[in-house]
Amino acid sequence: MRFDILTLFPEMFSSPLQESILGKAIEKGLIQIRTINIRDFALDKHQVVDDTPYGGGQGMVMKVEPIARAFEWVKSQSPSSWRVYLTPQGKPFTHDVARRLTSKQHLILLCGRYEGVDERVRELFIDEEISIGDYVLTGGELAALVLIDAVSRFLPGVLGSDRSAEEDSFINSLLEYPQYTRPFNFSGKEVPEVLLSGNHSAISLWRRKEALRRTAMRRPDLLAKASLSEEDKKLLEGIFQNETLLESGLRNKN
Ligand code: 4HQ
Repeated sequence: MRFDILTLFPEMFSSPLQESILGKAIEKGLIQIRTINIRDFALDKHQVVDDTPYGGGQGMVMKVEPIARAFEWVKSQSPSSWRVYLTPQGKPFTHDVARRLTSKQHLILLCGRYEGVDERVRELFIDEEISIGDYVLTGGELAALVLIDAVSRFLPGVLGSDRSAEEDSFINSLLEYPQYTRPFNFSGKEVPEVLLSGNHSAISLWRRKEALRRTAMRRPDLLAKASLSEEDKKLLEGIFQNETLLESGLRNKN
């Protein structure tokens, strides 16, 4: 899968894409990522890429012509591509959106700065607007990195042969159960005995129950959407007998 990133700050992508799993995915040729500096497509002497908004108001708006030229240049090299603009006004980015985007051979990600792009950029060049969350970033670059990371996890080979992104949480709409590794006792806090028992069905049951508990306490919205078995429902009844939502320390801790 190929990602082209249109940005004013290509340097922001160098280190995050060299490390760890994404770095290896690029080395292996599973993903190809290229940054394109929008400023290179500004033809005037000072390579101006922004201007004051029509109608007044604070800040600057990214001009349409350099972005248009950048899109046309990418298109001349590879005609079929899906063009995404990262913006808080876009549709929320989720597990399902990430998986859907893996069906695209070639994604172009447009990263805005300042107050965003001239509206005609969206009308003429953008197929889909995506938001990574309800907060405001200083630019779309970090959002593009989040998208690339989450989409790449779905591609065959990226996580290694023994794991698939589908197995991870969210696919069954539950949060993950607690994990432990050595030492057994840290600062007086011990690992739950069942995890040392070697009893695999008891361990599975404990993990399912903890995943249900965690989801009920922290994300009841996810629990409402989850498909629960009869056994899950019994486990949940047990959880709610022992602690009501109000008694849960989590509410007070967070
Ligand atoms: N920005 N999800 C403003 C975001 C953002 C988000 C990107 C800041 C676009 C103009 N992008 N620029 N949240 O906050 O995607």
